[in-house]
Amino acid sequence: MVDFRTKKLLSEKTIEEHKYIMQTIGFNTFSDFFSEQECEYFKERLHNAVKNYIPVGTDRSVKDQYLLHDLMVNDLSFAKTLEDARIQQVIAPLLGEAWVMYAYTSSSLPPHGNNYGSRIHVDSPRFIFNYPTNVGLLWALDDFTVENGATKLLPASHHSPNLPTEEFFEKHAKQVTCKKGTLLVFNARVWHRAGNNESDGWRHSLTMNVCRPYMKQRMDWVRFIPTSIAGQLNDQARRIIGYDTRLPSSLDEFFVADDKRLYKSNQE
Ligand SMILES: O=C(O)CCC(=O)C(=O)O
Repeated sequence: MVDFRTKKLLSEKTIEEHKYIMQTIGFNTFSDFFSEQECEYFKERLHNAVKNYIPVGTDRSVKDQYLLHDLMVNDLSFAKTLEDARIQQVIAPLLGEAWVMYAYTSSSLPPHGNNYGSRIHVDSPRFIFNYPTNVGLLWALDDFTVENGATKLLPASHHSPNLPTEEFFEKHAKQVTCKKGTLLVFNARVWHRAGNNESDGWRHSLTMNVCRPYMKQRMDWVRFIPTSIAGQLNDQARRIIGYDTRLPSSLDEFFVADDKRLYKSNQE
């Protein structure tokens, strides 16, 4: 099991630059976020999960066969990635200290194929100028190359609500080629797509979409992730899952001492 609590923190200068890059360009990368061994460790687990995936029968569950939604529901090691203090450093300046997880997914491209993320899209339906509500994180578990379908993002496009044409996107997008272990962080309103994998191998990554703490999450993660997994996580990881933003379901749960509140104060 990887222990993310021991990772060296990012410098203040790196975070200051990150804030400016996110505000202007809308996406940024951090190399060596995972070591080679960590990439191999997660890749093996992810590859097995993709192989064992059985769609539940709807069209969307077939489309999402390479974008798995329940990795940390079945495997503690994925949930442990939420303990990494560097993700707090990277996200808190954008969404506030109490941000939570909207979705935790993977994005795998099969050899000579693509996935549902290969259409031009944004990861948040709401456009509020100069106020990010959602941010995407993508951990590259393989080298991302032009050949294997590295992610393409349209710089600064979070400043416009409009879907660019295919031609405009392909002319102006930047394809983020990078080494395995790199973390890509992007404003969820940046128009982007996974590339096409023209290689003979898989291109694997883990992804997370995070949001402001007062927003609804995609899943009721507190109920979906078994307590046998959530119970082994630190406070940061539990907060990201949603343990500090639960709703009381009775007056008994509402009228409690501050330290027992299900919905903690200051969720701004
Ligand atoms: O896999 C990729 O390159 C892009 C993933 C993506 O589109 C997403 O996470 O929304």
